[in-house]
Amino acid sequence: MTAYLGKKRFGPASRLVLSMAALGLLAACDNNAVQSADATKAAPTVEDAIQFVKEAEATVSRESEAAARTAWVNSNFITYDTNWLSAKSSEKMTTLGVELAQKASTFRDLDLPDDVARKINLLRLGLTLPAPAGDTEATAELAQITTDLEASYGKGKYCPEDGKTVLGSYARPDGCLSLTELEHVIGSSSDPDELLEAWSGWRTISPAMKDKYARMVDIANAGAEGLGFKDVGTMWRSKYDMDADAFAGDVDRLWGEVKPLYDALQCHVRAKLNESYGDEVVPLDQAIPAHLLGNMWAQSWGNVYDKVAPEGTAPAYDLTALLAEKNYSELDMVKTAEGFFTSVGFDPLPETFYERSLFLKPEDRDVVCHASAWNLNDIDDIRIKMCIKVDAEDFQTIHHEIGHNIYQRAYSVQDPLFRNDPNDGFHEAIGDMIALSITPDYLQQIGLLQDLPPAEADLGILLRQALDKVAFLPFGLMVDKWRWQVFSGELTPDSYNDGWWKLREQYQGVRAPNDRPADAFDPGAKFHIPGNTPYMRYFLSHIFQFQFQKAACDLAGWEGPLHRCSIYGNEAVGEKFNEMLEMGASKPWQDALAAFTGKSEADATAILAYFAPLKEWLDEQNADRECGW
Ligand code: X8Z
Ligand code: ZN
Repeated sequence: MTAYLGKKRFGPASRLVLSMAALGLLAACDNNAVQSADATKAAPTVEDAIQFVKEAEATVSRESEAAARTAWVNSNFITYDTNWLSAKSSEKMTTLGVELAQKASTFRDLDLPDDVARKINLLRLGLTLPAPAGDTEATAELAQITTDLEASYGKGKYCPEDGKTVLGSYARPDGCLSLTELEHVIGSSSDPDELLEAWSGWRTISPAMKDKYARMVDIANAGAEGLGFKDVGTMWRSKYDMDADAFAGDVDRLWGEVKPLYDALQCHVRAKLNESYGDEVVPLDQAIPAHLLGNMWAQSWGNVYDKVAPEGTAPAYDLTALLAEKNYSELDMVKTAEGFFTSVGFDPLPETFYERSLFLKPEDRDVVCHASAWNLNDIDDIRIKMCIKVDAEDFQTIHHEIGHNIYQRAYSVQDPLFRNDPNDGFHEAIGDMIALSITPDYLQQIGLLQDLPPAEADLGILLRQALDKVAFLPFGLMVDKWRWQVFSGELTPDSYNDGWWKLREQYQGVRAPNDRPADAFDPGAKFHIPGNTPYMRYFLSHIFQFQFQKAACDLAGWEGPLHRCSIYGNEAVGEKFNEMLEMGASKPWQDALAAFTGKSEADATAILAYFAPLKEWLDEQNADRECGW
């Protein structure tokens, strides 16, 4: 949801959840009336701005709660009626968001107190997808499209034609496969035919999204222009307390710093997959086919660990197996993650978290299964919504989601407009940073692991971690590179799909495993595209989480290798971390970062230090290989 709606949810949602009806100062005015009234008014004063912000905060608080609850119900029960309600609510909130953004812009040239100026700017940038001011038809259409897109992803299923499938044994009773079944195939099968069908099958859900998506881009671009931005992409890049172009330059700089590490990993993984699948399937001079990397989007590769693991060293532990051995339930996983946060001094999650969260995939209805964390009242009605599987990946994701909740609750001490992150990469980094402390020592402490692996097993553990964290980096970068090109018009509906694969190949060294059909819209098969959740946040988070972890471990006085540091039980670190969390969006992100790490720049040094021993090993492995694609 929107920035200033306190990000009711993280993961899904990006629509602004604000409602207009009760807008104190603007109430009862339609947009044109507001504009013409403004034109005849005297120039706005500082007092006007202060009053406007006060009333806007009251309105946002009031309206966003109903919108958040509507969105929650819609995501938990996707039906015709909840879609209808959700679209109405989204329309209302977009209207309000545009009104507030427009009005906020009129105060920009005043010499305002810092906090007021910051709130004015947050109001101006609050919407993810603005509609053109005063255009009620376009606003309604935009709301309908975004609701439909997210619902069609949530309901998406692959239904093979009769007799034409190698996936019959994985199908549901109705013969179809949902993302859950298809991800299971991609994550566990080594049969290229099964993998290819699961990969292509999931992408049958998205061609129908393409026209709607293109229309959505047009409407939102018109909205962004009306607010003074070149296009929606520029608006998104303007949310980082720096010039939009400088932000784009900064992410390229960060990518340049980590690229040698990624390239080394890609080269090793391709070579090992070539050993498994042969030259036909994995030629050594081309990008890796996307269906072989253990993940539906080839965004993190932990599931192919066994195929690429170091030979001749002690094996790393297998967390999925440990969870199964100890008979962990979904709820046990959540409680264990909560236990990490309380061990560093955070309050336990409220009872209502357990009463109101969704942990299990319901069999009898459509839900948005993509994991998310919500704060329904912007205070402490925090919850997660996830279709948990008992495995290592979801153990990590539970920490990720609870990290969102802990952050949301921490910054609830702020004024409503500051109940947010100062940089969306922070929100995505909190739980991930905590999960970096899931070390063998920690697992032994909580009784999941019996015997500590010997030091030589570190290499495998680091490789396993890199398959998730390092492999993710170029994917985290390219998703919004694609959207930036879409919003700028550099890509048009005709070139959406080719443009997507061009970026996939350029940054990830990953390619489509087959010729894509003419109507393919493969970006639509990734949740955040139909869900309209900006994605650069995840790239940033994969840099920040290591910066946070390095600072935390320095604070803890840790002197060993960074990958072995766990801050479990360290309340002093928790307290300092909480100070940054409590700042919310009240200060530029550079200040919040400096408050915890002492540095005010995003910096790849920590992730490179974390993986330094692995990089050395990868370089040795790759010495006689021809890397690149
Ligand atoms: O969407 C998510 C979270 C919710 S914010 C589960 N993630 C990205 C993804 O799944 O694509 C976490 C990692 C990247
Ligand atoms: Zn998240």
